[in-house]
Amino acid sequence: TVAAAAASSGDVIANLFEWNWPSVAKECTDVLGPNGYGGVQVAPPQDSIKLTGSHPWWEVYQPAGYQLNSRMGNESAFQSMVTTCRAAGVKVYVDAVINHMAGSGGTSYSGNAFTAYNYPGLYISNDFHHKGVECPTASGAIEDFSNLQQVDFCELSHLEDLKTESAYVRSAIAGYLNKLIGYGVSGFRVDAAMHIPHADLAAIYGALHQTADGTAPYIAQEISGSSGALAPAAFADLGSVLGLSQSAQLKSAFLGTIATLKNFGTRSGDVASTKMLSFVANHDTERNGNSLSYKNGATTTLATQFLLGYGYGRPQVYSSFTWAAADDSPPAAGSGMITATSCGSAWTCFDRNPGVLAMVTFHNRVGTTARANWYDDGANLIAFSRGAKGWAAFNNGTTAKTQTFPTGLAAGTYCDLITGGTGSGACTGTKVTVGSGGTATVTVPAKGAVAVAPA
Ligand code: LAG
Repeated sequence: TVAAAAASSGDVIANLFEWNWPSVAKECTDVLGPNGYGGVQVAPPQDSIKLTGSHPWWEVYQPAGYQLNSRMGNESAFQSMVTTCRAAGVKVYVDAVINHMAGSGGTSYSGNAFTAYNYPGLYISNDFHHKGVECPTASGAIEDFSNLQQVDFCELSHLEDLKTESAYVRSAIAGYLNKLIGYGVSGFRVDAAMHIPHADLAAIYGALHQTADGTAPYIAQEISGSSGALAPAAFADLGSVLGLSQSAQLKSAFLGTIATLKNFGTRSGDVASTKMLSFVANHDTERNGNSLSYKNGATTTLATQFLLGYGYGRPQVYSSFTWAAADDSPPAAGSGMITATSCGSAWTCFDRNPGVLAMVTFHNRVGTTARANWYDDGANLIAFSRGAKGWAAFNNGTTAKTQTFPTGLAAGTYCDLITGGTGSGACTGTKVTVGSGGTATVTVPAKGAVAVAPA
């Protein structure tokens, strides 16, 4: 049996995309647990295709079986990572690739050979959808992403599409996920969930065990459509959904004017906060241009701080490797095995950024307290309180701004968390002095934030 996770202070998830298992474990112990993160999302741990020559990051999205040998490490390294993270108070969420298998035959990281639609001991041709049978397109690929039949039964990027209406396929997938739950995994990011019929997702989730936390697994579904049966809202009855359109909104606001974020989380199509896994970027959006990325530097840090402060969705902090070309591998040995994370030029380590850590603390202190006291200057200076529990201001402009804001806080002196929080009896950084009327005159640095939330 898996031990209960150590008490954790919050719900923020670090998305350590393609960090290897020993590096994830070390980050849980050294950074995530001590700084109040509640979870870590890891890259797909199942066996995958191993190409010859280069090893693009997307090999992991071509499953070759459900053995836990991957570019990030073997089964015992995975298990030990989960145990270590849980001991640090950090729950583990796995990226589950269950819509499809690989796009061609080949060999895997486990050393298994497989051919098209044939994975020895796991799946045979009849376990997949095929063109001319369930899929109506001539190519066998999805050609119209607004056509439900194609989205459900044709191939996403020519990846062999599992017949999830079959009882056998459902039980094979559930068996894989239940094995992970048995190792202490707390939930899943469901890759390409939009491409699995709603009823099939419901059946698979219904077969999952309780987690070691004593709850149903947390489910965050990747739904890239926007309307009707393919909208995120159409899957929210089954679990949470990824904030893809919200990350696009953050990009346009932070590259334009952030005063537009007054409606963040309240637009039509925005699901309830409790159903939203929100983020500034993920491994797809940072490459396809739909979101900000580490290449936006301080703007991306500020957007991450905003997301942690605002209170829409369960915030995720994306932290991965740097790249020049979109297909680039993370730092790896010639064998494709990913090497240890070393923060600096090859790995972004946003999860460790001190300004981000300060806002994880803010997020945990204000909890679910409602926003109030919205301020904006119509351009790039905004502020809000979280009831009377905290107040934060964000300046996305290129010069410092001094302004008198309503804070919602009781009169007194508060220490800005971002410039250092509380020292012994005094602030080590910026002081925010709230007068009897609840207002404070504060200078917010260029491309920076000020945030206070007394413990
Ligand atoms: C996802 N969500 O729905 C992942 O977030 C996304 O990263 C995955 O695509 C996709 N779905 C399938 O899981 C990634 C790359 C693709 C890559 C695919 C499989 O963005 O470029 O496709 O993983 O490795 C690659 C080639 C394609 C080829 C395919 C099959 O780029 O040209 O058709 O492999 O051979």
